[in-house]
Amino acid sequence: MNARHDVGAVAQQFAIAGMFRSAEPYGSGHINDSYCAVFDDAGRPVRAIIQRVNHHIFRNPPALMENIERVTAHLAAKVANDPERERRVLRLIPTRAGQTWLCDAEGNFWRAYRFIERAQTYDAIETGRQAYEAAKAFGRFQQMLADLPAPRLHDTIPDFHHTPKRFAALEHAITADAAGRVKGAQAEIGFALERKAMTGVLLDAALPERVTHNDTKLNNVMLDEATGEGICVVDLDTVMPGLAHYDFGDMVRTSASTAAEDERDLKRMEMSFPMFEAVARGYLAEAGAFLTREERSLLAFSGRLITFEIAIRFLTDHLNGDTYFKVHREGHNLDRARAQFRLVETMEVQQRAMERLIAEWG
Ligand code: ADP
Ligand code: GN1
Ligand code: MG
Repeated sequence: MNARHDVGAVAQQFAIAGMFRSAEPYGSGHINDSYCAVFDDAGRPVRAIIQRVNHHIFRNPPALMENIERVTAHLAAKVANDPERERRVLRLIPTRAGQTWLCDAEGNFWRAYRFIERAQTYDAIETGRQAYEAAKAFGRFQQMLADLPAPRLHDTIPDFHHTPKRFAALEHAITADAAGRVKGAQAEIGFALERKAMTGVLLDAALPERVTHNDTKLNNVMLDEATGEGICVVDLDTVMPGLAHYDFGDMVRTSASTAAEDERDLKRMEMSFPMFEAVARGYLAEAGAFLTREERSLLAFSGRLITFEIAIRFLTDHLNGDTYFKVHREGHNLDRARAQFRLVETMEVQQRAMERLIAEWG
């Protein structure tokens, strides 16, 4: 049982068969609280994912849940004839009162998903096949949502990938120096400030708005344990209108890098060109069908931009005193920022080659 939340009491309010047995923290997300709950249904274990939505960050959880209901229903209809349909799309478990979420006495928002069995997520990439499959699954996700009927989805976090605004937030954090950490982060601040010019490139390009995932890090896609196929995209809180590049960029950041997001040994962190190729191949196998020429031409750049964007968000949070991302050690956000800046540097020298590769494919 969790010290802060009675997850068992919450879990039992969802329509899950059997007797509640346990709930343990699950996964390595930085924002929400995720748990794996186990029920005993006449001797058969039944698992479910129970999540508390961070309502300080997602300010309108009912609107967020409405997005997720619409998106999962749309995806479910697309895979309705697939024998593996139960594992290809996240499925919300309703509460016993028939709602898709519940609000507890303390004002926390909770939801439950059916557990996708026989699949796994990874925090760092191990093989090119994984990079290909992960990117392909996210590409298919965008493709299947291309015809989501109106109305426009809610912006669950406004300006989530507005890099110039993220940069302005960094500048503000430097000026405020709320946690007295500016002095100890001079090298990182300098690295960031030198790169301000690139922050507006995607927004200035007048690219088409699409339905995008917006948080396509590797551990948000489940790979089938037996076949290695990207079977299900998870973590749908940020699914909203966006640019295809937000997704592609974050795939490159997490699936084409040689070390974990918070790697401290910077010599181990770089963008691997073969992994980039695998990501681009996997993504374009699905998204190639709908991307415009203009969109294609900025894909390689988006890897560098989105990596830079997340890096400055980590740095900003470090300077603010770790108020946004969960941290597990002192200086954790600074470590994350450093690793991501290192990745940006290695992308800079490979930029032309990345662009050439994508251009060669048409
Ligand atoms: P967070 O906001 O905590 O990152 P996620 O939705 O990404 O939340 O879930 C955390 C982890 O839990 C994922 O990386 C994945 O390993 C696992 N997970 C999420 N949803 C499911 C599911 N429906 N079935 C099985 N595992 C899941
Ligand atoms: C957060 O929730 P999680 O851990 O999947 C963050 C992403 C960052 C990511 C960096 C809502 O994702 O934007 O890219 O950390 N999510 C939110 O690991 O801010
Ligand atoms: Mg996640």
